[in-house]
Amino acid sequence: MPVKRISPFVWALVATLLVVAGGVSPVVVAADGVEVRAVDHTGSGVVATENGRTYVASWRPSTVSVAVAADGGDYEVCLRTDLDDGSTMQLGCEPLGAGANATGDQRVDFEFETWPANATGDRTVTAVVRPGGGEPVAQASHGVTVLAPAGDADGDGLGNRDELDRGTDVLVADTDTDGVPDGEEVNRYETDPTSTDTDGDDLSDGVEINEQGATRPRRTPTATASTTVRR
Ligand SMILES: [Ca+2]
Ligand SMILES: [Ca+2]
Ligand SMILES: [Ca+2]
Repeated sequence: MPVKRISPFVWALVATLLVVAGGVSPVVVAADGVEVRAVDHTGSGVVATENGRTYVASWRPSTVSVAVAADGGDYEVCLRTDLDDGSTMQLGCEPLGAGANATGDQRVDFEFETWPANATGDRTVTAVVRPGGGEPVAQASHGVTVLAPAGDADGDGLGNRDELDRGTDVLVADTDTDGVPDGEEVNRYETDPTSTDTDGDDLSDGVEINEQGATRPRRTPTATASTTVRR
């Protein structure tokens, strides 16, 4: 029975696919049976998670939770973040679980009362696992956007801290979708940015402001009253 030859081109294609497949998860490095399974942000400081990205309010408490699989041994987990100038800021180190006797999945929590003020913006937070004094054996990163209190992530004219205090969406310019941005509702028209109809007259704030020349959306009498003949 003739043996079908496989062309060099096919071998090259297979090799390429293997390389590509092997590069799918470049952030996790496993050695010595140690693997970082997850790096998660939790706590009241987490204000949103969108498209796999976590948004954290720097002035609120948050916790970076690192899940590590290890088969015994003394390890420590260190956390760091990149900074805008390309340098690295160390955020702390914690021992892994119960040391040499610990096996399986363990979690190490790094708790922050507030996030460092000079480390806001789009950050890559990296957890590194080392044996005592040794070289790293595993690491993983996750992307986080840390919001500064005075910043304006959605560019709606209302600061990030003000948004959270008022219950508006820090990532959406027009929280109540009435056609008037949060900042204009609060600072210009003094309407409720979480209500489409602040004065309850069945005309939305957006209609009153945008189509009727800002006719007092806080206290226009009623929809029918708006047709009252005036003199
Ligand atoms: Ca805003
Ligand atoms: Ca907003
Ligand atoms: Ca609005």
